[in-house]
Amino acid sequence: LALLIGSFSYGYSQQQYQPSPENLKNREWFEQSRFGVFIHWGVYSVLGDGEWVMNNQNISLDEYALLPKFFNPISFDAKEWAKLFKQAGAKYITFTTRHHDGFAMWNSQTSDYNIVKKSPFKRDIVKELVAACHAEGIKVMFYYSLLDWNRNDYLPAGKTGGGIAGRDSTKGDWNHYVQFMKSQLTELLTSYGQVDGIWFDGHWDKPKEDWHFKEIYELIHKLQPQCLVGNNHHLAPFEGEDFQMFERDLPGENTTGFGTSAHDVGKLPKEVCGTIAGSWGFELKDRTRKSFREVLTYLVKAAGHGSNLLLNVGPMPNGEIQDYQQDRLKDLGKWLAVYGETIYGTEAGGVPPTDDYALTRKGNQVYLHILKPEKKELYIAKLPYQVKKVKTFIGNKDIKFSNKDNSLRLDLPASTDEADLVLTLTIK
Ligand code: JFZ
Repeated sequence: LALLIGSFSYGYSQQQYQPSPENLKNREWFEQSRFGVFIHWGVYSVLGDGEWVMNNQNISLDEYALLPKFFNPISFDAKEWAKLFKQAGAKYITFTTRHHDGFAMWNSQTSDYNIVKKSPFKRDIVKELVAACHAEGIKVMFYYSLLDWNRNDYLPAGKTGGGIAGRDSTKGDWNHYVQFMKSQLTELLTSYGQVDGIWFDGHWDKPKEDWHFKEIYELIHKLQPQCLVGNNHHLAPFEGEDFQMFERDLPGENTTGFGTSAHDVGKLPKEVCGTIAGSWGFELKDRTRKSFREVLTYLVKAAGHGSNLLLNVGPMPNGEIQDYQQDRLKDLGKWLAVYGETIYGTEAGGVPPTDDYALTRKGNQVYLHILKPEKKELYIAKLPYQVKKVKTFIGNKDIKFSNKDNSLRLDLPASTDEADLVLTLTIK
């Protein structure tokens, strides 16, 4: 069936992408993981004004070239980060190996514009992070920006200081740039052991055809067949992609207004991504600090949609992750240590989440997450199954319910101290 749907949505191309057995297996792993940590960290972090600072502050190429000299994260300890992510209950991380500024956070042989050549730190951050995460059993994906504000072969070429529109559209060498990306991706996929995903971003800067996605995706799958390809284009998945992303959104909700993902929720494994702070990269004046309840609700709703949550931290230029961001991760970890069974390895629970509840499912067990603990009763219409029994997940206490015409009505126990009340439904 999936193949049939695939051929309709992708059109009848001659060589249809056939995911390898390793790839299909890794998709299964991905779907069961449900929670990963996103990391936006680069030389832009030094300025404390987000990862778009070069564009937003109209910084010229020459000016921006000074930034790597200040990037000396003396407190960076990959092992500590990996321990934190493990403690958070994350199953994978996605790290910005290179954001739109084009600066490589690894020892790139393809371009000198990298951490080892240009910063006083001189250490291969990607290498350290991958090794530390793998030692903790955490898989690693690489965020890779397609768009590049720095290179002269990019077309329109190099950033001249007048915003993106100010780039010189008469210069550039597009084929050379595509070749460059392929070389960098080859490095990333051959120098750091197993890479479980490439997370592309920046697609909007060029027409879809210009990116040579087919070629690039084939290269990735050839080098590491299990590597999952995703692309933050906010459209229905392109041929060759292995999972679908919903940036700052939930599948089907399209609250950002980007792209058409509201209407194009496909069959591939899903991932939503969002921040703990207000921005992705470190922003000194960022006063948005999402509460534990907010991030937990995001995780639970994502799972209720059958999707992973990739929750972002924006480490500081010294290599530390701010305390409040660490706290959110640790609190999620504490919660997952108790309720993990209701999240990991589950599928969507049959009815999409609302602001009041989210449902996840494992076989004939359905987990009902009450998102408003002050509620006294709950009504859910049109469940695609019969409910036989309702119990509290903690304490296993019976809950009174009625189940007529596949509509469930139940009395909720008085609110508890738990951040989230979970009931277990046994279904038929
Ligand atoms: C992108 C980046 O620009 C941003 O810095 C961050 O890395 C985030 C995770 O991804 O943001 C986007 C991506 C796509 C669109 C808009 C913002 N889009 O499709 O309009």
